Amino acid sequence: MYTVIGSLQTRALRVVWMLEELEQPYTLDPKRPRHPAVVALNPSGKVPVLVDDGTPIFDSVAICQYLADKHGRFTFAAGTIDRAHQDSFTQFAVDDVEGPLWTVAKHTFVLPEEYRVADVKRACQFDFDRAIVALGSRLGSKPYVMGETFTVPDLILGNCLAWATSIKWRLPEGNVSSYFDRVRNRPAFTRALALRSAA
Ligand SMILES: N[C@@H](CCC(=O)N[C@@H](CS)C(=O)NCC(=O)O)C(=O)O
Repeated sequence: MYTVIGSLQTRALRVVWMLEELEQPYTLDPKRPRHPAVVALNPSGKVPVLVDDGTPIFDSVAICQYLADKHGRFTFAAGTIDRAHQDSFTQFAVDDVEGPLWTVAKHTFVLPEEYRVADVKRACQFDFDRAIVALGSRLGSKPYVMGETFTVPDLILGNCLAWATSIKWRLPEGNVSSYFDRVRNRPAFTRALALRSAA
């Protein structure tokens, strides 16, 4: 049995999405970041944390990839060229797509007010837009980044694109928008969002 620690307003949502994809049972413990119980598991105080049989694992991408590997779904095997390409997409999702979003969040509500720089948001949006052009080009006409198979980077990208639209960043018409529709309409994501709405 897994326990997911972290409110569904955070990146805990993507861990729940993965568990829903895998149809694995779990319990939710919607603690806020930096709660003493979180710090006891993850010294940075960040969520999500997944507790698997008493062992904490943190960092949402590591958690999602661990779950995919463990259950043998939504991933190519380690040590293959396909896995190298898949991991490249995951890294791209984290650096190029999530990076600007997280920087905006930090300068909106995470950092102490005296450290927030309002103008950084414009630069982040520019950076994000460039990443989306690159995504469109890497995606081409494939349904998912690795082709026919939904894999970990699709989940991370889908979560980031939903995050972007929630702060009113627009996606261009075309293959990235249809990709986003395809990913966000997966039943497992719909279930994860319903849990967030009910929380
Ligand atoms: N790389 C980590 C980042 C985790 C993270 O920064 N989580 C946010 C919530 S989405 C958090 O706990 N922030 C608290 C803080 O930075 O003080 C992951 O993907 O899990």
